[in-house]
Amino acid sequence: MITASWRDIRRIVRMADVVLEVVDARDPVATRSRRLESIVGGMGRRLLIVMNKADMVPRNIVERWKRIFENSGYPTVYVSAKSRLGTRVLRRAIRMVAGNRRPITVAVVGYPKVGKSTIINALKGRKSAPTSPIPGSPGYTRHVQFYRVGRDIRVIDTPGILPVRRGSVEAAIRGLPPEELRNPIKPAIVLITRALKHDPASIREAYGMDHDDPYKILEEIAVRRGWFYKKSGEPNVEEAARTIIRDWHKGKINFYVAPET
Ligand SMILES: Nc1nc2c(ncn2[C@@H]2O[C@H](COP(=O)(O)OP(=O)(O)O)[C@@H](O)[C@H]2O)c(=O)[nH]1
Ligand SMILES: [Mg+2]
Repeated sequence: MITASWRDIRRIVRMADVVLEVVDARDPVATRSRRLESIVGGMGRRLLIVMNKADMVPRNIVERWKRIFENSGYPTVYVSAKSRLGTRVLRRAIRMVAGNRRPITVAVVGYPKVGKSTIINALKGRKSAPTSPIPGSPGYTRHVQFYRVGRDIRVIDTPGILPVRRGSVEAAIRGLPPEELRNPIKPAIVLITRALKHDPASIREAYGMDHDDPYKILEEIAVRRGWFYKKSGEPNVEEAARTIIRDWHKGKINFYVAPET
């Protein structure tokens, strides 16, 4: 996976009229980027928040998030790109936020694993064909192509992958590939703690165990799967930690964060 730099992100935003900020409906606040939002505003582009994976969250909860974002000035839609639900609403919202400008160029930006590629594919459907590549743009955007995804909408085929601060606890939750994490235990424990806080059943259902100590959970996963460190014979909690993080991205651990009021 190639992560973009902020410079690459600016380049992608500059090519667009409308920027889709893709967030994970299970935790939209942790997966939004204020920095992206201010770049888009600063460059005079339009922002549309797209809460993806809405299939994993009750309807009333995504509706509440939508209202919260819209009350703070951000047009917002929710979709389930994987099941291609919400693409009509998404196209309509894109036209709405674009105002009178036609054709509309759309960029898709967000943290890793929020579903940017799935959204681009859902928009493309079966009919779309690539249009002109943009010649001569350097680096990350060198092979950028536009895809027509409607009469008057074209999407930039290269998603903007927001850079995650390496080593930060948020990194794993925001989707840095687990194998790239130097210390997966800390973020896994944060993730388990969040799961236990928001829906203790999510851990029980995924792993069939009932501890309330995150470290114990890692140990037991390792023991059950027969993962031990060769030298010490202790349970390999690092492997268990990577598994937990991967399972969150894939949706095997199923909890969501509800708005506070
Ligand atoms: N449940 C669910 N999973 C999704 C949805 N969209 C994407 N995913 C899953 O999320 C993971 C990351 O998707 P991907 O499009 O590769 O994310 P990207 O890294 O942002 O391009 C994959 O396992 C997808 O199958 C969705 O609407 N619902
Ligand atoms: Mg992708």
